[in-house]
Amino acid sequence: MTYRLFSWELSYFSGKARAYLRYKERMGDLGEGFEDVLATPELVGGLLTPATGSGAVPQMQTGDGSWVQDSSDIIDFIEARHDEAPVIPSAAHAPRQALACYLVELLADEWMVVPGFWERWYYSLPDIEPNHVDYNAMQWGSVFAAGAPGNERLAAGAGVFENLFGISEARSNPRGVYAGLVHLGCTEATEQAWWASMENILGLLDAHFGVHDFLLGGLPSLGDFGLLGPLYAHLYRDATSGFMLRTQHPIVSEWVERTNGNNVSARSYGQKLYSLGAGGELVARPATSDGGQWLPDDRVAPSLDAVVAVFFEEMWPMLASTMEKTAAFIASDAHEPGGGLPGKTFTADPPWYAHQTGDGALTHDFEIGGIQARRMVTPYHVWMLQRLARVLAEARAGEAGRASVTTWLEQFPNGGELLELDDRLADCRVRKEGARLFSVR
Ligand SMILES: N[C@@H](CCC(=O)N[C@@H](CS)C(=O)NCC(=O)O)C(=O)O
Repeated sequence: MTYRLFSWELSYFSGKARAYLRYKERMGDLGEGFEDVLATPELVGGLLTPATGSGAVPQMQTGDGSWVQDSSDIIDFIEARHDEAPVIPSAAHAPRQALACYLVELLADEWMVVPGFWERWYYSLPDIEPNHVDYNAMQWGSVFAAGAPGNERLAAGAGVFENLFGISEARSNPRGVYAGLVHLGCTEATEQAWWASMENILGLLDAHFGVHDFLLGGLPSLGDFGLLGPLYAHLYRDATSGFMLRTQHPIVSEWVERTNGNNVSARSYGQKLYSLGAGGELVARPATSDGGQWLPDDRVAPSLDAVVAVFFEEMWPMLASTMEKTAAFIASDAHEPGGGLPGKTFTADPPWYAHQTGDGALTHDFEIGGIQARRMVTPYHVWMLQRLARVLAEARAGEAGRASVTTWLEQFPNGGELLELDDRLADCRVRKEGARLFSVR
């Protein structure tokens, strides 16, 4: 059975799913493997959207023709069926490591997305130097005019930027991706604070990957694949940030190549490393740190704790408010019990546009770098938190796990609040069908 991943090279969440599938394939834990298919507009319109109600990528088709939409669902689906090289430690046996994976995934997917999204489009604006608009147009053209000659692909990308995103007047009349940045609370007032948040995380990752090849030690995990969302297609590939990443953060840059799994010189988990024995014979040794294994005894390195601390300091207050705002919206006259909710990450979802913009019922205050701002409420965050709550319950099922997790979480500012996750989720539960979110009656 061969899986088919429908993806774009330029896409945040495609990078996460693709690197994960490559890892499973390389470890011999993906059955007959997977085929990476460019999600052209023809396939998105004719195949993906009719199947799942969403044109978002990545999406995966399984051997029996069924569909899995969402990078997290793709990973959960494959992990449940291929378990020889797991990427998530068992919550029962390594509860701190398991939780660390999910927390970093959520930080990477839904918080770092803001500065990741911003750098691509800011350095594409007219009059900003350095500028990568042509590079960006080329990568978009390779999706919109796939198979056409290079000059036509470049023109197609530039056309999309002007026609759909109004790039020449993006600051005064934001449309498309530029409107999305405003919906996410990334404006001229906050954009430098968002970038400072990313720079801080990059510094923490430099320190961590300076010692360990992956988040949990010598093998990748869910958290590593999550981090590839912001760090591969955006910060590593985009020209302006890519130069910065490679020149100022060579350690993180090498981790990107290693985790993406297409560059064997980056101490890849797939590369063989030999020493010469006394008799000149080849003696194998692990090619990655920590003996090529996750750290023993459920150990989370202090340098990884420092990244988890960013989750609690910066993102958690916004998530706590998201649960309250979503609960209030579900209880309001604007919503039918069991009815649909917005499901998008990058922009307001069109049917709920008025609610998710301005001072609508699905907007809220948040803080970044000491600046107060407003952004849309993203009910998809509730779905991610429900997934986390299941892991938390499993991690805390036994007495030892409960004690270990409580001590670990309580060391973070606000960390103890995660222990109340079930109560906080009680009035805002959602269910996901394909890409569509609904409240639970
Ligand atoms: N939560 C989803 C997010 C997917 C997503 O937003 N994908 C972007 C590209 S990275 C996209 O296709 N956006 C276009 C759309 O939403 O129609 C996931 O993890 O896969």
